[in-house]
Amino acid sequence: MMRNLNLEQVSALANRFDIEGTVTDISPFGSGHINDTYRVLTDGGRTDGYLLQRINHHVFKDVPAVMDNMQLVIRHLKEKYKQVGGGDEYVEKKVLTLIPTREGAPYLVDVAGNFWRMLVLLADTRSYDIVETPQQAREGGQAFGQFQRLLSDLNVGLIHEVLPDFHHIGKRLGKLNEAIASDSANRVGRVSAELDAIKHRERRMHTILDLATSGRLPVRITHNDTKFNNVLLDRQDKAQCVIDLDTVMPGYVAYDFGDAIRTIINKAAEDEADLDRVTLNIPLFRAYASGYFEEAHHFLTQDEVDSLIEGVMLLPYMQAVRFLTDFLEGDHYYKVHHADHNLQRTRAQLALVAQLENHEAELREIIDHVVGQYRSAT
Ligand code: GN1
Ligand code: MG
Repeated sequence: MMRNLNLEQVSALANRFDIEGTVTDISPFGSGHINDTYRVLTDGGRTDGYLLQRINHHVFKDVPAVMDNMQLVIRHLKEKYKQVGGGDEYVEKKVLTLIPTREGAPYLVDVAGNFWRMLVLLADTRSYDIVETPQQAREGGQAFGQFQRLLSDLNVGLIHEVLPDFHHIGKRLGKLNEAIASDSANRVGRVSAELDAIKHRERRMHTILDLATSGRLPVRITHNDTKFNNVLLDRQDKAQCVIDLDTVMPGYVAYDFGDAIRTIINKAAEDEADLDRVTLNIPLFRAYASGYFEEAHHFLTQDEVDSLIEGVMLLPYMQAVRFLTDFLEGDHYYKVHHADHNLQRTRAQLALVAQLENHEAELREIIDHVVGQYRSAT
């Protein structure tokens, strides 16, 4: 856990970045589980202001590597949007812009050892924790597909693996088993139903790793946190910009597809307490797939297309494993808003896995149908 700072201290930090004018207002912003984000307003030219973020260095142990990845990806994407004729204003809408410190560094470290960075706040945009319309879902699919496509010619060897084995289900289950063995918060006795649900699905969840080990899935630059709220949409619900670049790493496309679907297809929230409300919105799945394949059908191999449904099953399962591990360890990783929050999240994600299993054949058909449409059209 990081110590809380008062707004005056945060405002002093904000003034150390190369902002226009000085800080007039500062307030907490967004719903991330890991970093702390503040909106900063100034009396300078940028009337919509900035975002100041404290990067959680207990999670991201090598912050310089995170910032290196971020700068590299931003530079590459901005170059791509320039090449298609975008002027400065357009490029600034499509790709995040980092504001350096007054000394020209990409981030600063405060006296307590916290890492801070600043970004331009994108005006007239919003993100959705729950998707409302197929148009929004389609735009999200296109945004993440385009993100992968535009990064497909950047050397993956240049990107640091800032959170090693982030989506490695074998390692995640290993961590869960360690948490069970030490039972440090004395909670294992309360979660036998959840552990059973995890145990009996374990085998299938290794499919992507098995395919990868046998060399059938290319390693690409992926986003790795493709929650739908990491796409900003504009007023017309057009995708504008992909955000939260901390976890950009080498990975498999099925992970990004699965994590996006996890947050789009669920009619309820990630932490829904009433499990009967965890049901699927299949038109949104179709719409996301359609937007995604529009961008991605050119470069995906058939093995990758076939692996996407495995990602759809795996990501909510892995999220349940991660929430449950944190619950058993006493809630150190994710911010929690009430007692048992991580357990509630675990249950909601397991309910989602069960729903997805019930509709697997239908989801598979949609993927094949949509990709087939694009492929026959070209
Ligand atoms: C965390 O903080 P946020 O919302 O960007 C987590 C993701 C999880 C997500 C679950 C670095 O993301 O992996 O999918 O919570 N990020 C990290 O909502 O662990
Ligand atoms: Mg994130």
